[in-house]
Amino acid sequence: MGHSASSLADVAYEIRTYGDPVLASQAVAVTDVDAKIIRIVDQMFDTLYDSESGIGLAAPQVGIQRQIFVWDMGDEPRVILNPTITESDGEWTYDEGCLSIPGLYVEMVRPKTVLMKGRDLDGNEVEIEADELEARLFQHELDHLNGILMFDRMQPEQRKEAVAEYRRLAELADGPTGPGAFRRLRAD
Ligand code: QAP
Ligand code: CO
Repeated sequence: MGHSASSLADVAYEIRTYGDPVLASQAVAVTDVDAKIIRIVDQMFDTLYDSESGIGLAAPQVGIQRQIFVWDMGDEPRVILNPTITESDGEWTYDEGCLSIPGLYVEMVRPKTVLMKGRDLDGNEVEIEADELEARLFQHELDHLNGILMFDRMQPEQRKEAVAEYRRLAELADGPTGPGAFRRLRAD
């Protein structure tokens, strides 16, 4: 059997959820924007648009340890490589969610405005100043590239409650012997 047309089409990745060790790993910088990177980015967009209401997705969330994230706040698809936040200011509270912790939203305080630097797919340096929701997205996705999840930004008490709440949600979604059972055993 030869290659079918569908084997060349982009296919959405599976989104890794809390407990998967890749979510706690440090992503590696992209040094060369080759065909493989372009394909990863395309498939990350497919995954983002297939998700229910996702607006941002980082490579580790689809099992790829590279410093890449994509986002779309309704105007256009955007991607950044090797991002860093060089300035931040103020405080802003938002009920934060994550595609890797489905169903859980937790009020988190973070800086309100940020300056993010990185590279685009042409290798050019980009600099984006953002505030409120977009600034929150940048901070959240950059955390993913450093192996940091929302739980890691919580105080021990809040973290305990949030993890317990997520386990309840995962159990409701999967049942005690569903696919979440594996995650529950591995999490923590
Ligand atoms: C990160 O988050 C973010 O629980 C992107 O059931 C966080 O796209 C950006 C989602 C805070 C801005 C502010 C979460 C979808 C999507 C869920 C997302 C869910 C379905 C989260
Ligand atoms: Co997330």
